[in-house]
Amino acid sequence: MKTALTIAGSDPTGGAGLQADLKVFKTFGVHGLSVVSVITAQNSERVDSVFPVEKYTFEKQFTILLSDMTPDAVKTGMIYSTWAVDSIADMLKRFSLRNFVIDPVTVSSSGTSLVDEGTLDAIREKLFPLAKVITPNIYEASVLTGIMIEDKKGMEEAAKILKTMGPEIVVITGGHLEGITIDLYYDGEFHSMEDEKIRGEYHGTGCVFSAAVTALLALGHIPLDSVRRAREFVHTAIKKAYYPGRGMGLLNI
Ligand code: PXL
Repeated sequence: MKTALTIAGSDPTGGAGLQADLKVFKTFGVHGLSVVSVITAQNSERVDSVFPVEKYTFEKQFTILLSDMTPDAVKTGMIYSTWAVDSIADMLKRFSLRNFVIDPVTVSSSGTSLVDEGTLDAIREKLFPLAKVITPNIYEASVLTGIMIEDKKGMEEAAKILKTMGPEIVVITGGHLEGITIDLYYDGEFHSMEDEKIRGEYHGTGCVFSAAVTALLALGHIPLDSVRRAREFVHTAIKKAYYPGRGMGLLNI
């Protein structure tokens, strides 16, 4: 059985964060490992509060787990604190972890900031050089590069800049062009992946996508295949979304 590790925040709704990641791993037949970075209090309408775990608690989860198991792939989701970025960079190097996927989470779908000041800069400087794949959405790619992305050309420009920051592969998700959703894959060459746009507001799409990429890498798929399959997986899950609360839809994974 292959294993994948998620380093992420807890989302009580189960729609995003580490709960969603673990469900995705299970769906792909990969055993899920998890290190909790943050506990959030939220429902399908809003994120109420964010409680980062203490440094000692955070790091102890890694050292004990990784002294015993070596995951076949690793992903980060919500990290929140700048010091946690340093800890993750240390652990990745210390335990020679590979197939590292970064979902550079910035805000929730409901608009709450999910990072402390400076954390995104730290992720860019210390984690991007260690990454196999980064999966920013358009908004995150804009913040990370300082480019206002308005069309496919803007996505391409941002992808090139993001690649110079160190990751092997950049995937910018969620471009919009007249009813079409574009995800742009860049590894030195562009692969544009397009689909009809599905209406509605959904919680956790970024988490589910990056978790699927991570699971597929753990299974030994090449990155381009992993991304294509992960997109299909998310697309199907959105089409079958359900509404257990009063707010956003949750993906059916
Ligand atoms: O979708 C980004 C995200 C990641 N991780 C946690 C979250 C959210 C969005 O709300 O709550 C824990």
